[in-house]
Amino acid sequence: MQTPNLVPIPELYVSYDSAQKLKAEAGDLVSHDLTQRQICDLELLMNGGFNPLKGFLSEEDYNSVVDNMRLADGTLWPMPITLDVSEEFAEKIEIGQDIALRDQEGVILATMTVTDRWTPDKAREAAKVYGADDSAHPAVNYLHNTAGPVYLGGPVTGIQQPIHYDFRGRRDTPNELRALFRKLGWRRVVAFQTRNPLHRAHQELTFRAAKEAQANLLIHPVVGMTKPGDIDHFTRVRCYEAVLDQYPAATTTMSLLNLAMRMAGPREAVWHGLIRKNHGCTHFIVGRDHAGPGKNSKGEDFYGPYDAQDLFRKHQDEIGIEMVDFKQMVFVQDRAQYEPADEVEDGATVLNISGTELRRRLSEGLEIPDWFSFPAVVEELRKSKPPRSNQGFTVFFTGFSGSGKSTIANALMVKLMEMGGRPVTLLDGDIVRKNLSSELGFSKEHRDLNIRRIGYVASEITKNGGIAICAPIAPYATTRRAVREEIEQFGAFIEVHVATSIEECERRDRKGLYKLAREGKIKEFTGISDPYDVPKNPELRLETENVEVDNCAHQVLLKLESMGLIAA
Ligand code: PPS
Repeated sequence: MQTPNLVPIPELYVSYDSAQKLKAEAGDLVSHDLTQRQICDLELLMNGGFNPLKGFLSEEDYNSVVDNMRLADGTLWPMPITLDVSEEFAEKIEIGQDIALRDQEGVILATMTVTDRWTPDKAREAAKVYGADDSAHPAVNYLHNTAGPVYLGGPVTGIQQPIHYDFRGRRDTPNELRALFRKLGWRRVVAFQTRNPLHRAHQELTFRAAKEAQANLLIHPVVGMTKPGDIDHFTRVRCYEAVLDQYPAATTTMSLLNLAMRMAGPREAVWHGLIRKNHGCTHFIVGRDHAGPGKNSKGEDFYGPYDAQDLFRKHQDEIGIEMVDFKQMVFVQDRAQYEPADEVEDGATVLNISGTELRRRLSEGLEIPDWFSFPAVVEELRKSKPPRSNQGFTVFFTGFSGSGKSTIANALMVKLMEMGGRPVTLLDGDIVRKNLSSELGFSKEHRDLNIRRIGYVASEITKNGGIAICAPIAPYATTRRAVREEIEQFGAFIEVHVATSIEECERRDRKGLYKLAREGKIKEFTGISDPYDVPKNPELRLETENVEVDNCAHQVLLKLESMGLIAA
C-alpha cells in the first residue's frame, strides 16, 4: 500500500492566541474533571490520533458504533469514545452548553459543546463491543464499575495537550511522526503495537515484519492505560530503550502512544490500525491474540487467537493500512532461532515461556534464559519486580464487630515484625475511624468511603514495599473488590474472612454494642440491622470458635508462606 500519509492530519487545536483567549473564558464554564482514561482519549482526539472523530461520540454515532462498528455516516470506527459522567453532573448540563474539560490538576485542556446526553445500556455495549457482558473482561469491568452512568457527547475544541513529565522526547503526535517520516524519507513504515517489554521473540517478529513489508519500523508502545496488572510503563520504556541498539538505527524508531487500551481483541485491532494510519504508518503488525483480555469468568478465552487478524483483513482496505500478520513466534532449539509456530519443522523441539511463566520466574527470582530475553531487559524487570518475598502486600481482615479481627491482626503484626525485613502498618477499624475517618458514620455511603480510604493507604504501603494489615468490618463485597483491584496493581491482596458467627459475636459482646443494637440504641448495626456480604472466595477463612488467637494468626502466616510472600 503506497503512502498517502505525507500531508498533515487535521487536529482539534485552535491557534496559540485563540487558545489563550479560550482558556481565560473557559474559567467561567462548568468544569468536568477528566478521568485518566478520558485524558488519554482526549489527547488522541485533539492531536488527530482518532481522526476522523471531532469529539466525544454523539448518541447516534455511539449506537451506530456499538451496533455496526461504524459512525452514523458509515465511516468505519470500532470503539465507542464516550465521555462518561455522574448523574449529578449530567443534570447540571443543558444541551448546547459549553463545558471545560480539565486534567486531574485542574488545568483546562479543552472545551466541549454538549450536543447529546443519554443513559447508555451498558450491558448491550459490553455484549456488542467486547463480545460478552462479563466483568472478567477489563473493559466490561471498567464500564460497569468505574465509568459514570451518563454519557455526554459533542465536538471538542483543543486548548492544550495533556502535560507529560516523563519521556518527553519520546512522545510524538501523529503530525510530528508524519513530519519525522517525511524528513527521513520513510515512505513505508510498519508499526508494532505493544504493551509488554520486548523480548527476543518480539525482536525477531519485528525484524521479519519489516523485511516482509520492505518497510522501516516504528516501535509504538502504549503508555496510556493497558491491561490491569501489566508492567508499568516506566519500567517498560526503560526496557525498550535497553534493546533499541539491537535494531538498525537507520530504519527503526520508537515513539510512545498515550492510548487507553480496552483489550477488545478484534475490534481493538481495527482501532489500532486506524490510529497507526493516522500516525503516518503504511503497515501494521497483528500477531496472535492481539489485544486479548485473557480468560472469561468460565475460564475460556474471550476471542479466538486469530479473530483479530480475520476482522482486520476484512476491513483492511477501508482502514487504509496493510496488515502484516504473524503466527506466534517460538524458539526452535536445534536451530537456535525464533520461527513462526506454523513454519516449524515436524519433530523439532520448540521452547516458549508464556507471560504467566515469566511473571512466576520474576516473582520467585528464578532464572530467565538468554534465548528468551536480553540481559538488559531482565535486569530492568528484576529491579522493578523484586521476588515476591520482597514485595509489599496487604492482608485485609473482614468480619462482624467483635469477631476477633483486631486481636488476630495485632498478633499477626507482632509476628511479622519479629521476622523483620519489611515495615508493617496496622489499619484497624477503630484506629482508622479515629485518625482518618472521624467525621464518618455507618451509612452505606460512609462505610464505603471509610473502606476506600483504608484501601488507598494500604495500596500506597503495598506499592512502596511494606505490609499493610487492615481490619475493618468492610461489609460490602463490591467495595472490597474495588480495594482489591487498587492494591493488586502493586502487590498481593489477601482477604481473610474472620468467620465468627453473629450469634457468637453477640454472645461475646466485648464492647456491649450488640446489646445497644438490640435495644435500637445503635442504628444500622452490622449483622443486626445492617447487611454483611459474606466473602465468597477469600484467600483464607478463619473459624475462631475454640481456636486460639495465636493459632489464627499462624494460619495467616502459613498462607503468606504458601503464596511466597514470606521466605519459607
Ligand atoms: S466499616 O463498616 O467497615 O466502615 O466499619 P468499621 O470502620 O470497621 O467500624 C466498626 C467498628 O465501629 C463500631 N460500630 C459499629 N459497627 C458496625 N455497625 C455500627 N452501626 C457501628 N457503630 C459503631 C464497632 O465497635 C466496630 O468495631 P470492631 O472493631 O469491628 O468491633
